Amino acid sequence: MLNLDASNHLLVLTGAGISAESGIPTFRDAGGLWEGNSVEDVASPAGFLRDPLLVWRFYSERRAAMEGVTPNAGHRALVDVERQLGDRFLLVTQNIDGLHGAAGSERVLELHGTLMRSRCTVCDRAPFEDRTAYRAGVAPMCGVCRRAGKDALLRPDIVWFGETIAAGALARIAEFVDRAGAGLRYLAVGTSGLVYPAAGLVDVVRARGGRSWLVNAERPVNAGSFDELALGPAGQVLPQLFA
Ligand code: BV8
Repeated sequence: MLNLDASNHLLVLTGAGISAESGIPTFRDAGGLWEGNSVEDVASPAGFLRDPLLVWRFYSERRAAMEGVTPNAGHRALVDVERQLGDRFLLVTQNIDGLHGAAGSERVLELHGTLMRSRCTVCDRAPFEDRTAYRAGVAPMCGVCRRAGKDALLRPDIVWFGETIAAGALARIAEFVDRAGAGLRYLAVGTSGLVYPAAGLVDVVRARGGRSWLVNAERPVNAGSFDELALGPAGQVLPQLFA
């Protein structure tokens, strides 16, 4: 059980596992997203430079696959906790599927960007909402650049491997952890604990003496870093954890 009182702040990290029960394949489970796609080829700047069409096909398939996908009980359990804790709650997600926002979460940091947004690789126009699943063979170009007579590829507004996380997001996490002090509680849900800096958050919490929980379908590599481990599907475990 995760009992919280007025002295506690709760920092939550979610990964692909919390969206599994909504029907979205995770990255590393059998049949996952990376199957058949080498990470280097589809989620890195070098891969995009080498073959932008392949990368756009990968992300376009994921945009199309979001049709009719809805949040599940795991997402909704986190909305309820946020409503109780207010500014003593912060949700950091590695997911780009937008399901936390769709469920009603407001205090959400999308550490790795978001699937339904694109940005230009050249001009400084702001990233913009883009739900288009681009047809194979057509890599989208920037309309602003075209009007200026230039050719510029659009890219998904996502953090790829080898790219830095938005500084503002990391600063917001650090500010929350500092404000929490010894009352900090940490919950990680549905993540294999392989990707940094997200996977390192549990170590930041431990260094401050905060207590940590992990809700996951199986024991991930960094399970030993957590004080408590609740194995099982997030959609069933989370509502019980906060009951
Ligand atoms: C960076 C793109 C500076 C969007 C992704 C140390 C410090 C800093 C960086 C590094 C470092 N060491 C290495 C690095 C480089 C790299 C990294 O971490 N590499 C790893 C592979 C070793 N990190 C970076 O490049 C980051 N950039 O720090 O910049 C820098 C740069 C270079 C060198 C040094 C410093 C950028 C990382 C962002 C990469 N972008 N995705 C997209 O396409 O989605 S990461 C990708 O993996 C997704 O975002 C995904 O969210 C993320 C993590 O995967 P998970 O969410 O954990 O999903 P997974 O399938 O792995 O696991 C699901 C889990 O759920 C499983 O355990 C399963 O059992 C469980 N589960 C399944 N069903 C359920 C369930 N649990 C509960 N209920 C269920 N029903």
